[in-house]
Amino acid sequence: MTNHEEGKPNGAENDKSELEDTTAVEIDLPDESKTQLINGGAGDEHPEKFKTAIIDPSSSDGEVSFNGLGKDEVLQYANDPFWVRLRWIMFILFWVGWLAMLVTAIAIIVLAPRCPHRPDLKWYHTDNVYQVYGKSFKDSDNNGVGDLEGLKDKMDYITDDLKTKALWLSGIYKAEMEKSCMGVLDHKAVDPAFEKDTGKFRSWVKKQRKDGKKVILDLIPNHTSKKHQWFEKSANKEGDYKDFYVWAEGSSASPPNNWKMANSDESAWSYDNTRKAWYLHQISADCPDLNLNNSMVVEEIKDIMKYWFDAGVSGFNIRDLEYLVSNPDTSVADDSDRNQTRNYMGTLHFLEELRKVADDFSDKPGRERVLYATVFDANRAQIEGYWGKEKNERLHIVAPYLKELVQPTCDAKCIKAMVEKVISEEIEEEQWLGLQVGDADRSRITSTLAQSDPTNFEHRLLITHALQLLLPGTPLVYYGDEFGQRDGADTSAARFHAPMQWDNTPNAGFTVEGVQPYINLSATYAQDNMEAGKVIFKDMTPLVAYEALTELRKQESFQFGKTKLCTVGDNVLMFSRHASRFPYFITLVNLGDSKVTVTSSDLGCLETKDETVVSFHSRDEQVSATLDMEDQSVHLEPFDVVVLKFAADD
Ligand SMILES: [Ca+2]
Repeated sequence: MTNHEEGKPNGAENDKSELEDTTAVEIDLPDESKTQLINGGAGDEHPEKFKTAIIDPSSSDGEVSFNGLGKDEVLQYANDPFWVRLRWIMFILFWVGWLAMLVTAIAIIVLAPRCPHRPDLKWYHTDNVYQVYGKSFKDSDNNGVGDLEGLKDKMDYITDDLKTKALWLSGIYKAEMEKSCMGVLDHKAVDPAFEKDTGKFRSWVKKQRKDGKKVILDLIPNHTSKKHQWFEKSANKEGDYKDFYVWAEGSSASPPNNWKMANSDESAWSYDNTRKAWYLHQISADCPDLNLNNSMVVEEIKDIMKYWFDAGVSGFNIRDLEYLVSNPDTSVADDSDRNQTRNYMGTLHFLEELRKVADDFSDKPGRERVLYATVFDANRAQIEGYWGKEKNERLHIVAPYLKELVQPTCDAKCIKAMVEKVISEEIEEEQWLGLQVGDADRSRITSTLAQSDPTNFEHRLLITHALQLLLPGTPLVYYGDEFGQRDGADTSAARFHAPMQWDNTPNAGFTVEGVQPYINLSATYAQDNMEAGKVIFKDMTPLVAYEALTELRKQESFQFGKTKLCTVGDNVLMFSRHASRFPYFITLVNLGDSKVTVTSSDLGCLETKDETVVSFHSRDEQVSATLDMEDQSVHLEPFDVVVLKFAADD
């Protein structure tokens, strides 16, 4: 303003029109105003020049803007020591500032607390899978056979008591009653004794899936019942069905080759009088093997999967995995090493086809469909083949059957060797184990243990739970094993899936008094039942331990931690589960019937710290107590299981 008004008397009057917007004024500004700055205030005494400024009257504050320096003037000042110094100072300040920011950024990245690594685990990695034999769980209409309504009534036990959302439902297809080979008559229909209306069952499955629960079914691609309509058509050489089964033409006098059944030395061939040819049956003569080298049969199996995936089924347990595809060339006479029929390479390609179907239905996170199977007789390379990798993915979970866990003669070193046989760093990184001990096809865990060690079988059952729930992999648990149900009183294989024993009332709460259960209960059901398993007198029961260990298994280190094992003497097995930067655990198991003291030097074979907290104790002692291992030891009574917790590393 002042400049504007001051400049007015000297204004160029002939430029009035231009002055409407801007006014050119001569300002009494000595050039040395700059020189003063340069010389630190020691400017020239005599102002000689005036500078021209353009003043914008529309600007509210009327601020004056200056014209820039000419080239000569710039050069003049460029070498002035003041500006040279200032330039250097600014230059150095810029780079010092830039470097400081870089160092700070690196320091933040290096020093800031990082989130520990968590692998991308799916529901079938984190949950236990609970296997129920559908017709043996609960009878709702008092006809002695378990049914869908009964299962619905008892779902709370699975989800709330056992904290399990994954239900593996077996023995529910329309099949020939109680054939050991699960002789399916229709893979897309449920057994009317379980539920008359297949549509109603499908709706129930869909509802479970909506509620976040998972229903898994068996897939039995190896064979069907001999009474399946496919076999009848195939025996009559009807159209496409002609090659649905594995046939070998030839004289009825002797089978085409020496191929034997899976679990016996009997011939795997029987002569069919309709077709006048031999059919292959690796599991039972009642159940002819499907020809899985025939792409039309493979399409039928895939269609069955799609039918159940559409209904909301979350996965399949694939039965008889090792026997699925056999050599299509039945003229190969000798199978004494079982290489033509067991773990035959064609099975791998078949599994890839099934995997693609499962992947196509795995649309959203948390809703993936799983394929798994138990293997009984395969070497390490064959087991790895069943997982497959990269572009040849096959099963999500492979469960090598852990028979050692029900052998009381298997000491600490024996169990260590068993575990080290099935796990490896590669398996822990890329593959996933299933941990299965009991199932529908063999004597129950408790029956086997009670037979070989009548005094300590309950303690041994608890040890089996600890190993099944705390070693790496998904526990596949057979109904009733959690509290120690034993085989039913029948002599047939049906005794392995006798009715669930809920309590000590007549018929064990499975069905009402006076009704004959379709399979006889175990003679010991008054002691071995779910209700009894909840009661603690002195020691922790296997059922209470099962529930506590299931809770413990939710810890990151048990979910995806690395596993290391060592032993003390013959009887103490110790293993650590350690996920980097999470609290980690050491489980101590005394497999012998004498007391053992474990010191910090015994624990030295695993990674330990002086201070530890007791997370689990099979006699429920000292739980949550802090131990200083420097001057304390862990005392193990016979068959004790103790889990110690250690703080996470920084
Ligand atoms: Ca019923």
